[in-house]
Amino acid sequence: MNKFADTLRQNRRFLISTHVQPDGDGIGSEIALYHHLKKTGKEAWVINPSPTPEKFEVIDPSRIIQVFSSGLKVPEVDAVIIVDTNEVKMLGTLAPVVENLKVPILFVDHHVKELQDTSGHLIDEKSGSSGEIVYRFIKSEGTELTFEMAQALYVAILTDTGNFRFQRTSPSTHETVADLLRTGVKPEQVFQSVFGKDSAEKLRLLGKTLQTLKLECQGQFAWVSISKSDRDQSQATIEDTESFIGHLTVLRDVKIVALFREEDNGTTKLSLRGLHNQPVVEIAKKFGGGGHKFAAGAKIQKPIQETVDLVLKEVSSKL
Ligand SMILES: [Mn+2]
Repeated sequence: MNKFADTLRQNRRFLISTHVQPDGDGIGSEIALYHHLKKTGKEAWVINPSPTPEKFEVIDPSRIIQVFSSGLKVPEVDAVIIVDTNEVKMLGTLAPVVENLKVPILFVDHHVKELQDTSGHLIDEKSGSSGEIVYRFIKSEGTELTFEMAQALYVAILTDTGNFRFQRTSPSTHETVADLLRTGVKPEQVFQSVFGKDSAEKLRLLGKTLQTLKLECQGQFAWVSISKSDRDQSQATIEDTESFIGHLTVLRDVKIVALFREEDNGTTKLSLRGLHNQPVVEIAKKFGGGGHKFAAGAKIQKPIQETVDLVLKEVSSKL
């Protein structure tokens, strides 16, 4: 943690960002870090490659986040802090811009390490969320947590631990959350802000998607698919589909679940979840993706049916 803290201390101007299609953990970690930097007398900007989903607007009541576009002037900074990924390429269109700044890039992350040398970064694969890493750092620096920082971190931890049920949820997770609640964070209010925002279009597409359910490998592998035409007809958004895979994890006896989504350009987005200690990240890596041990994904440059066949073959060899 020291080298990371030193870099922050020795510099003055910071750009903070997270991966495309940002989640609660990425956005929450950014906002907490932003306030920490401001409170320690630094200048900071949060610029993301994608807009903040409406359900995460509760994290950023002061509208600190800017969305990158070719017209946006990126400020001159001394260093860039990227949260919730350890690959610059995950920043999409912002990635080349960040690389061209030619300043140190610091990662704060809990995904499987893609970096060769992690010194100087805050990377902890055992952490249930990036938010917990940010919390530990902020506490170690002695910065006082405000309500706004605490609420941002609460959303980060709540969402990334699957409402405190995923494997990396630890005693430390709950101790952290206890501290956050003491600043006045209201769980019911936050839950409604984040999870009580679904549209009828989303629920209809979910219904249609669940109808595609198939079971293979003696019921140990379950998968669903979403075609582009179903997405278009439903008028649901891409982001609406992100939570669909969670609905498969309640199936009896299932060890691996997958969601195949046909993208606008005819390629396929694969999402995987492993249950009962069944890792899936190696399967995702086989298709050029990555992620966490038990939650991973890949963008595959093939039509959906061909992708299903290839993944089914790979999954069968693991089960
Ligand atoms: Mn995360």
